Amino acid sequence: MNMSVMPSLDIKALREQFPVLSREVDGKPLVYLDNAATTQKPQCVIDSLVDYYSTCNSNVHRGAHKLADEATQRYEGARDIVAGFINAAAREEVIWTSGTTESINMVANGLAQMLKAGDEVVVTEMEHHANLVPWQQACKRSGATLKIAPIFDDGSLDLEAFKSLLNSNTRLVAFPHVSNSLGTVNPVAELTALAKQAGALVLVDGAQGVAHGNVDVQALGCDFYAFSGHKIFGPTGIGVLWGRQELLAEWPVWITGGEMIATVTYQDAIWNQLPYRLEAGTPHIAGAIGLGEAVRWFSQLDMVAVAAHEQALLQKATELAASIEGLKLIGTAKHKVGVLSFVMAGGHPADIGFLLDRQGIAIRTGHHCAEPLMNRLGVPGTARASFSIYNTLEEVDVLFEGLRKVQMMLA
Ligand code: 7TS
Repeated sequence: MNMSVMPSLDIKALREQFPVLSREVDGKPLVYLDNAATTQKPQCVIDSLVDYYSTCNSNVHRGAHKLADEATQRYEGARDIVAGFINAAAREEVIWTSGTTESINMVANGLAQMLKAGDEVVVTEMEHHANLVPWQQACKRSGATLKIAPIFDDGSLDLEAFKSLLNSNTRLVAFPHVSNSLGTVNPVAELTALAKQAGALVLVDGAQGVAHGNVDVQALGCDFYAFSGHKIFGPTGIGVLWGRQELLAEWPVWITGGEMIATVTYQDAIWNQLPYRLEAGTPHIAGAIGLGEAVRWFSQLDMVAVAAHEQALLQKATELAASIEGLKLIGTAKHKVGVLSFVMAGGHPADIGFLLDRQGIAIRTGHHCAEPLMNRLGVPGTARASFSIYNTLEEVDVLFEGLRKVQMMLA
């Protein structure tokens, strides 16, 4: 590639594909900066849901009729799309779940059955509750010990401290690909390699990782990668647990019932093959189809341009943040995605959120489901603007004009 030519996205054309972005909020154009909570959906994803329900709604894997065949094809086709997108070694490695939270719980629940006193699980100080509480519970149930790898004040992981926590008792290491509250991008391959040297399994919480570029699970080297459809332009209620086939094939089943069995007697049952052994009950068929469409749509974009655009948004926002007196950024790691968390003198984050909302600007405020992290950083919570590919540099200006107004209102 000729590096002097900056890759670009046609943001205007991109925005036109997202119907909600053209709405107003109390007479003001919507400025949607809450993408770390959930991303908006392009028309093609919305259409894929409507089309499924309008033309072939049926239960899957019960191919007695045409509709069931069509539904199954679309549903399993979506699994192929996702498997290709994350470079899974096999489609059987893609397990549909309701989202990141359920994916992590599935692994933690299985692990709890294997852990014993003396075993250790390592997570980091920057976890979302979804990648902390399930491990706490697994350790409590089994008598294992949970260890917390510290971060530096800028929100990056202390690598030396992380290393020092790993030993022959470490059974599993879990960390986020990207922190939802700080935007920190973790060196996943490096952390994974260190954990592997200690003989531990590795789970990556990819909730905030998937929508920022290419994820290649084989290159990352981890054992499990969990993510949610709704953070990558897909529907809510659907997500993925990717895991290495040999692990998933033996992983303790968690939810039992229909679909996940091969044969059943009144006394016992034999489990089905992957991926079905970990997918009990009627799945979220429309959700999987919608997620497949979202991934197909997203993968068509130039990922270099996607990353460059996000960095441009982050850079501009970071520069403008320095011009606001009393504003302190929370999370200034070198490697970040487009997440701008901050506190402002004289304004509680909830008030900032409320007053920005009056101007049509949607951000999130609070502890971002990372209460221990907020305590570690000594803040009650933050105001968080999080950017996506459809946000514009003009919207960053609007955010900061809005913040100046907020400051005047609070003065
Ligand atoms: N892990 C991380 C890093 C997250 O950001 C989230 C959701 C989850 C796990 C849980 O995902 P779920 O889809 O199962 O709920 N994060 C956020 C957020 O930052 N604001 O709202 C939800």
